[in-house]
Amino acid sequence: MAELNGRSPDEAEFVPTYEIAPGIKPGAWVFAPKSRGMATVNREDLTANRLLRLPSAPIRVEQGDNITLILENTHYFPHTIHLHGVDHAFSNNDGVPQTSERMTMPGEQHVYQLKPRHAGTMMYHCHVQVQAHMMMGLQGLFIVEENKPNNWVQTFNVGAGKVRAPSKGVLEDYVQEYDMHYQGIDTSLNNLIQTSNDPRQLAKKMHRIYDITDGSDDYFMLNGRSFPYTLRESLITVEPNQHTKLRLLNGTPDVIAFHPHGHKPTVTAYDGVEVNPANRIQRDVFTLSSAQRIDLDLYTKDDGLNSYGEGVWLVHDHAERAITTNGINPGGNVSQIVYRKYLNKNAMAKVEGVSLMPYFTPEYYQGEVPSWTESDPYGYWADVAGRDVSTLKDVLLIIVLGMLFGVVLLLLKALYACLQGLINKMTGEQS
Ligand SMILES: [Cu+2]
Repeated sequence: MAELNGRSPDEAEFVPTYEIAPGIKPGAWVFAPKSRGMATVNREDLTANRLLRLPSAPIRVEQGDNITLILENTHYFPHTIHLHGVDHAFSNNDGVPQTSERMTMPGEQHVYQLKPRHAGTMMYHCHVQVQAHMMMGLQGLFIVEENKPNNWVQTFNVGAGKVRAPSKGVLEDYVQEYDMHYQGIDTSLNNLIQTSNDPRQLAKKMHRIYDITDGSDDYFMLNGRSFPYTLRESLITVEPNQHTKLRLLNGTPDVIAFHPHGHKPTVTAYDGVEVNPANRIQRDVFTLSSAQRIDLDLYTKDDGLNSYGEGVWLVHDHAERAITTNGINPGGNVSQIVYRKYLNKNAMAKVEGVSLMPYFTPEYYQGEVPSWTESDPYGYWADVAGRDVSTLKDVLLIIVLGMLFGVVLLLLKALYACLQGLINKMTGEQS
């Protein structure tokens, strides 16, 4: 287990640092494959070691294998692993402290043993204080591949996304395979770990003071990053007339509405259970509730239904909050389906719209770049878009205007009194 962007008594900065988008470093916890070396690149560069990142790595096993999963708790809180949807025995294996096992305390380990009889796209997550620990990032894909002869599965897919070595079962029907893990971050929970390094204070803040029913997500990620970093790491690259297998997991507390532009994929499994071929639905928005998984067949046949043809097609959650980063769009879990002839030498898409460069700056997500970026070279709309009304200048302006208004009122009052006196005097002289 590892902490990202947390508080350390030894460092002024959060450590190890991990950016989900330019300049954005929320606190998070992950299940990480055991490795050697330091958590940071070196003593000076506090960037997280490449194996320590969001999401918790997708785990792949084969149906019918005897699997031993050892949780080593190197963290400061108790945790467990719940193997959600995976065939496993109850006793000492379900990860629920209230029913099946003791929590794994800091410094302890727990051995999970299973032999899944059923293949499918499942998940794993911590079942201690789930409302907080799952949202901190202790969740990942757990994929049970079909049992096939001479099959070697890729045990960890660090960073998720493209599976480098798909299983034999997948390759029978597909050319390639992608893991797609959607997550959200509520900074009022996640950034608590940046306020203290005392586990007693953090336990109180996270499990007693923080209330998820008052919370809402600020950041939305696909495979551990938000736009524009998704464009570097989570592109789905395709060729015409190919079948690509997508495995989606919704790890957010809300419904997501997966929407690929230019394509209508077919659902082949829900929650690791195959859909009867006659009932396979083809659509352009797939809803996934929390913890739900779907397997999709993305078929790039240019027939106006499966695909509208080659290009750079956006892929995003159509629940609009999820295409923002702290309310700023474009952001969130936006990615792309890119046909290979549209890839440039940096393995990013050749786009025909506005330049993507402004989105790669921290200033964009601090609201300092106008919404229209370089489409407004003369800055016609720049001032309004870029100005924050709460700046000192605006506050002073409001105070000065208020004082001037007061002076005008006083003058009007004096004028009225003067006129009244004059009228009284004139009527007094007449009588
Ligand atoms: Cu936990």
